[in-house]
Amino acid sequence: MNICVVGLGYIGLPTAAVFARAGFNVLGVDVNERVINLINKGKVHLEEVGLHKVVQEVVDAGKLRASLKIEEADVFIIAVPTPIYDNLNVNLQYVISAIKSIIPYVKKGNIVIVESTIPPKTIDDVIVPIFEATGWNVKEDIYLAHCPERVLPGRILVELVENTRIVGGYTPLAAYKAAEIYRKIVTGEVIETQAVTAEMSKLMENTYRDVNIALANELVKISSQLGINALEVIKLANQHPRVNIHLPGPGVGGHCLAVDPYFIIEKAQEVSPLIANARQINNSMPHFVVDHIGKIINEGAKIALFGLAYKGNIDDVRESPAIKIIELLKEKGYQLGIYDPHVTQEKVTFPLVSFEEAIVGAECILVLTDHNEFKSLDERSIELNMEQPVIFDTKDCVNVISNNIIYYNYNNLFK
Ligand code: SAJ
Repeated sequence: MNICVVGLGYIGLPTAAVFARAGFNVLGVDVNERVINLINKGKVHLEEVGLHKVVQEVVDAGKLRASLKIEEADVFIIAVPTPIYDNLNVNLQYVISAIKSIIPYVKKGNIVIVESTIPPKTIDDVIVPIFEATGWNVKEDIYLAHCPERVLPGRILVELVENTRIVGGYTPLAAYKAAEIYRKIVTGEVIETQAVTAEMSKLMENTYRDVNIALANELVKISSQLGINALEVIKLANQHPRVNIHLPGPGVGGHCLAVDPYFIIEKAQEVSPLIANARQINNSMPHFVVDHIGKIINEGAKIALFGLAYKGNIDDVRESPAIKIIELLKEKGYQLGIYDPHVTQEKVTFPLVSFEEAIVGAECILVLTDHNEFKSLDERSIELNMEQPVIFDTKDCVNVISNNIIYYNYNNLFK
């Protein structure tokens, strides 16, 4: 069976590789020629645990090919981004053009699956009309479904296989047909439902997490005012069997939690104040961090900024709170030495430096991402090279042993 995956990013490429590994003939399509060339050589353009190995295997075995051009297939999977603009509105342009680009190659009886995260009712109100405008009777001729991806970056290859999968069909038969495809690669449950229910379930998963993190971040603000150890409070409250407060941080990043809640807000603004407030709280965290920096170092001092990726042990900087924090710190006239052992220079516009270059002459190490490399830092070098040995750890990930290093996290920010 032939599968055509449109979009070879963080979701499309692993999905293509996993289907290819299961024996499908997979064509991966992307608009980026560099990406196509790399994949056809068995290489990858993004960091994800185990991905390079699988891609190399399936390309060598002739099961995965990459191309700039769509070809006929039995199954089409759309995995292109759905960004937002103006901090509220969803840009469906990539999904719409991907659908339009496959239409000339779709045949009666094909399965078309949208994996991209989309606002509620997009399948019904946007995708179906595109097909119908070109003469298709979607209910009769093709099997259209929304099957949202739910994998966690850093664990994508594991979760693609093990997670429960939700398949929302435009018709019950479409849900069944699409679910049967996923049952070939998923060991978890594959649940069939309506397209709109699948759309909303996906959005609520990420929104739940965003709102929960906002609660933790608000607790940090309250605690810093009242002189309470916020991290300890979370740890203790979570001892309760039905409480699971998430962890605070410098803000919420990534292409999912920081984006998906807006898909709901956009559709039902008057009745989603909690979701909108949570977004505002999480978006305010970079300002909170920068305000606290002002309390612990001198004006215009150098800061060693550790971690640009939106979370630990990945190279993805999309919506990373670190980017906003850099902007704010620069506006305030601080000097920056930016260090991230996972992010490569071509991903960002400002210069990245080594650990040593970042800390030399700095008055504070500001930790914004919990990369493994930050868990234990070279304390001798910190003591010797920094102007003052201070660490402000917004991710509570650095293990400090030396008594000469002043360490702040969300437990002792107020002191
Ligand atoms: N974060 C916190 N505190 C926490 C957990 C996370 O501040 O307790 C921050 C992270 O530092 C990061 C952001 O939230 O900046 C998002 O990280 P994440 O690990 O929560 O999630 P993502 O964006 O990498 O992946 C999420 C996952 N969704 C859920 O866990 C409900 C993943 O399963 C989805 O597939 C993915 O979104 C997606 O593509 O939608």
